[in-house]
Amino acid sequence: TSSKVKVDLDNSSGIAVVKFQGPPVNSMGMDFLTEMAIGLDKLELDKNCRGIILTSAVPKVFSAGLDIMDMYGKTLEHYELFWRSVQDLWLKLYSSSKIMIAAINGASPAGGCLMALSCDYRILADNPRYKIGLNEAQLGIVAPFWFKDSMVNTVGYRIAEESIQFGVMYSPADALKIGLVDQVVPEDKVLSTAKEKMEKWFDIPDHARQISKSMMRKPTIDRMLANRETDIKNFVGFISKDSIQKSLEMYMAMLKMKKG
Ligand code: CO8
Repeated sequence: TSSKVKVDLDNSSGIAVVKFQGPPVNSMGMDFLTEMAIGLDKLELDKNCRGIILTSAVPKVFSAGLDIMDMYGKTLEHYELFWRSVQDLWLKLYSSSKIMIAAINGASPAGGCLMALSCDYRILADNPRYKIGLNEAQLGIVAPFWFKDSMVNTVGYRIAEESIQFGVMYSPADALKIGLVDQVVPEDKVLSTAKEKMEKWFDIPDHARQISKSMMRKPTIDRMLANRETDIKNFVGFISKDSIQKSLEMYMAMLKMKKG
């Protein structure tokens, strides 16, 4: 069994690099979600780790988001388990006490964008093909409220409102302009910039930073926890509808057609 995620903790710097390595597109299927959950739990408990960088080992793609195959033609039990795992990953990322930096070195739609939004700082490679955004509406599906909350918390209400309805995928220049990413740098500088930036965050006493982070994020996390079971029911009901299954089928056919 090949691993979809590689975790490298440098004990001398305190920086852990979490690399997605699930070709072709680092889609977030059950294996990915499980490995991420285990990796993040370990890092959370590790006193030697102060900061985490998320990045991709797959050329041109950060993550294609949730694995569409986990949302298509499966049982209701599968959808429930899958959705709980997606929620779980977001909760771990969004509430991490560590400094989280996204080193986005490729395309980052939907769930890929969500992982980036869950970080404290985002650096995107300067390549117009590397688009980022919550494009769910374009697939005929709806970004759940906690995806929306993560977006609102990053770019503000008005931009999120437009962004989510259209399912906009932003170029690096546009993503920078609306604050969806904090920095755009040449592709070969993404990881080194993330490490330099991390050192700046390390200057702040951890306890003060952690409490400040938690103060900012707690209402969003509490809202998710309070609505978790309803959100699962909604997802399972929605995704198992014939019309939605049909939309996903057409979207996948479109992905395959535009190939090459
Ligand atoms: N899941 C499963 N398979 C995928 C996915 C995915 N998300 N994305 C791509 N693939 C497959 C393609 O179908 C293709 O398969 P094959 O080789 O069999 O034809 C293979 O991966 C390679 O894809 P491409 O040829 O398209 O690769 P490129 O390098 O040209 O492009 C991209 C990479 C830009 C990432 C492109 O693949 C893409 O845009 N993918 C679609 C991404 C997307 O729309 N993801 C949305 C997933 S939904 C989500 O994350 C949140 C859902 C919230 C649910 C709410 C419901 C209530």
